Amino acid sequence: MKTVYSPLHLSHAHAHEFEGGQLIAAKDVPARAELVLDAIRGRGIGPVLAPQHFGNVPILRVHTAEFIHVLEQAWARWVGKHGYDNREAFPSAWPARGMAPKHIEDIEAALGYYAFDTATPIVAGTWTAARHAADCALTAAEFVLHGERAAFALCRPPGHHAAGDTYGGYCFLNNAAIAAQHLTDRGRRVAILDVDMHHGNGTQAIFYGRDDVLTVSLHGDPATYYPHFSGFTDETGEGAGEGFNLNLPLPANTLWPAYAQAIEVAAERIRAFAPDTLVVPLGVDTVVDDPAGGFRLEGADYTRLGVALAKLKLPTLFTMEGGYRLDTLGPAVADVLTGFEGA
Ligand code: SP5
Ligand code: ZN
Repeated sequence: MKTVYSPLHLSHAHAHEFEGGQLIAAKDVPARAELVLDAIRGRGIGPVLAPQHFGNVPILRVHTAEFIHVLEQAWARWVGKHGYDNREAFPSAWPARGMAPKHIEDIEAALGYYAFDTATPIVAGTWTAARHAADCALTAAEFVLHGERAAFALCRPPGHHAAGDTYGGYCFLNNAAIAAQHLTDRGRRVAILDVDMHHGNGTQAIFYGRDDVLTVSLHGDPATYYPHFSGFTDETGEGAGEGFNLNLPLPANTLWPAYAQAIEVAAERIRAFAPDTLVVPLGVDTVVDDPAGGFRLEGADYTRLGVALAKLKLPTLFTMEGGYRLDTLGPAVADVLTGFEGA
């Protein structure tokens, strides 16, 4: 299986996120992608290739021009306003119910308008990294379009929390959705099966009104887990998209048997949709003791997950999403991919 990776993810390097009323150590650290890369190479999963550059057109199929422009300019505007360049750009006020986001030219207003959490700071290299992550997903999509059984986009920053004009959850551009849209634009019928610990709220939002892309997500119940405001079972799609979004929330401490049952429910819905291509936003923050997680998958469960995904017998594009336990991250991702290939 080909992996697509860019070292430019390293330019998205920030020390902190804001959680529980304080700045804490960032969880989406550059080492994450390097550890996954080491495991891919160490396990001989296949060649590691640089992304091709696709420009703005395929990104604009998913995100608004204003949103992209703000992400691109955010760091310069932040430094211009605050007069320093060694800190991280966080929002500090949000347009909550009853307020009017009429003027978002000021960077403080723009960050509050487009961000939905305080865990996703922007630094000097954020846009470059996000842009190359999207290019990784698009390049992997091209491999699938050209007949590969599967491809792995080793994206960092991740993408599945980002919607058309919102960012958060360490995500800026929705790499999986951009790739899914690119595949759709080239005639593929795409189902998305999100196996990150957290609800893929951005991906759901992007395709929510559409019946041409099926979105399915397994995740911690948003009644108690991030992102808190999205991922419930009654979110089934709207308008033409009614019935084309399936959420499968699972409780704290979920183990493999219950997870496998939910995968089976997802697979049944996907088979009924009869796609010809599968996109899997792959997070391994489902592992026991993940610092952002809450499930208890471990060890051979990731091989089992790869086998279960292979049983759908579809050309498959994996995008890297979450996974923050640095001692298990690389092996868990490699296990999913080898499980898939060996099945
Ligand atoms: C791509 C991705 O996985 N983004 C995840 C962002 C989650 N951020 C909030 C995590 C909240 C964790 N709360 C502490 C749990 C203590 N076990
Ligand atoms: Zn996650």
